[in-house]
Formats: sequence, structure tokens, C-alpha cells
Amino acid sequence: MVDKVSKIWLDGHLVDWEAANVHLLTHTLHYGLGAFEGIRCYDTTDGRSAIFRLREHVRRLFDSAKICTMPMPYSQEQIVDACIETVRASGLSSCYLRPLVFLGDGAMGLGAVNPTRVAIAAWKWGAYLGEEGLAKGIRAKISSFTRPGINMQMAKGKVVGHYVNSVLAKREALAGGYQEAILLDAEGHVAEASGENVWVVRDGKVATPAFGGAILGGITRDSVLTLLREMGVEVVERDIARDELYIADEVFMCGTAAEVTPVREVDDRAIGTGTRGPLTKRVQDRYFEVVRGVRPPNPEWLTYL
Ligand code: PPE
Repeated sequence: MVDKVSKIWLDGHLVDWEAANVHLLTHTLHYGLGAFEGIRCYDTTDGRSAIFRLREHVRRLFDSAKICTMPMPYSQEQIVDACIETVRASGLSSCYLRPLVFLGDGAMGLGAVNPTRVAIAAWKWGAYLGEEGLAKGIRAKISSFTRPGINMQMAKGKVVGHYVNSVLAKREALAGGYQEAILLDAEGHVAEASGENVWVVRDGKVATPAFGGAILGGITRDSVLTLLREMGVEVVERDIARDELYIADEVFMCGTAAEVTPVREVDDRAIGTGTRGPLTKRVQDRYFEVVRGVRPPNPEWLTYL
């Protein structure tokens, strides 16, 4: 259960948690056209809280809305400010932020063009794939669900309706006793997990599926690419075959919610030594240092409150 906070930002104002409701004929509820974001705010070492890569997330929210042909009734700067306001009003020093852009009620039918509405909620969210997952790695399974091709779903958008496929894949993995599903694209290449981008390490070299493929362009993925390069690690974006996961020295996944999580098993095969690998640990440590302000991040990665 999500712990209740006092306020949610809805259409330009903070409203009481109980008052943050919509009508049953809300268009997005029926047809899935909408966009959302997931952003984390962390406690930092100097006692302040900081939102990680806020501007990049807000930019992607606007990109997603554009992909959905939904005009945004606010500027990016207004949504940046609204996110900050929402965290402040939550009283939480670290939290997960969920901006949601949706079509309101009014007309029905696929052709309806109702006004775009925006909500932002904040809640406390611990380790998405568990503390043990962060420390020792998770068990993943290649999904029976395929990641839709790049002209079937607009993969660069974080679009509400796209998540049906992810939720089904996640439920299938959980029902099978695994913690996460890894989806292949229509050609059989590794695409991404239900809510994370995927990485493989072999002989000290790192690879991840290319931005242009059937993946969400993860902001954590972008951060990890930058950190790996800063660490002097060779990293490429390329096609990855399913069995490259099996024979990798290390596999890890990353996302705002999952942060940097090692994968210790794929399809019941132990990866490397069957626990968190050394390079994964280095990237993970560095990521947590950056989000918590221990290590100076790249300019503008932290928005201090
Ligand atoms: N791929 C997918 C499909 C995805 O949903 C996410 C985020 C990512 C990659 C990583 O993107 P980024 O957060 O920008 O690094 N998934 C969100 C879902 C969490 C949820 O269960 O809800 C997230 O991590 O916030």
C-alpha cells in the first residue's frame, strides 16, 4: 500500500489527497492515451533533499505528450516547479514522484479531444526490487511477451497504454517465481525489462540495446552510460542476443525505481558467479554516490530543495 501524504498536485493546484479524484468517463481510463514519469528525490549528504534529473524527466514527459498529440497546458518550467512544490508539500525528504498527463472527461470515443490534465503525486518508495535484490541480484526470466516493435508502439514515449504489455510480463514473471521479466523485441533481440533497461558485461566490456530500438530511452540508462564512460569502461549500444545474457560475466538493469539492480540469474542459469558482479557494484556505488550528492554529479543532475 502507498502511504498517504497530505497533498497531490492536480491541474495547477495542491489538493487534499482525498480530493484528487477524476470522473469515470476520463478518456485515458478507457483508451490508455496518456503519459507519465517516475522521478526520485533523495536525501543528500548535506541534509537537503534533491530531485534527480528533474529537468530531463520533465522534458521526457513533454516528449511523451507530443508523441501522444496531447497539447500541454503548462510550460516545462511550470511542471518543474510543480514537482518541487509537490515534494515540499509531501513532507517527505526522499520519495518517488509520479507526474501523470491524461485526457479528461467530456467527449467519448477514440476521436475525442478532451482537455489535457496533469497530476503529480509523491509517495515513499523503497528498493523497487528489494534490498536483497540490490545487494545480491534478482532472478529474471525471458518473457513470453514481446516488446512491441518501434512502429507498433511509440517506444520513446512513456505512454500509459504501453504498460499493459509490461504489467502482463511482470505478472507472468512473478507468478513463475521470478522477480523481473526481460522482454525481447520482434526480431528476438534483448529489448528491456518490464520497467528497466538491461546491460550485459563480458570481458570488462559493457553493452546495452541501442536508443533507436524498442526500448524506453531511460534516464537512468543515460546516467549509467555517462558514469561508465567517466570510469573509463568500454561501453557500446548494440543488438544483444538472448543467450548473450546467459554467457555474460554480469547482467544488471537500471531504472528510476529499480536504480541499479544486479541480475544473478536469467532463465534459471546463474550469471557469472551467481551474485552481484564487481563492475555492477562499482556502477551501483557510483550511482548512489551521485544521487546522494556524495560525488559531484554532472551539471544540473540534482535539483536541491
Ligand atoms: N523501460 C521501461 C519500460 C520503464 O518503465 C522504465 C522506468 C525504464 C525503462 C527506465 O527508465 P528511467 O526511469 O528513465 O531510467 N520504469 C518506471 C516504472 C516504475 C513503476 O513500476 O511504476 C520507473 O522506474 O520509474
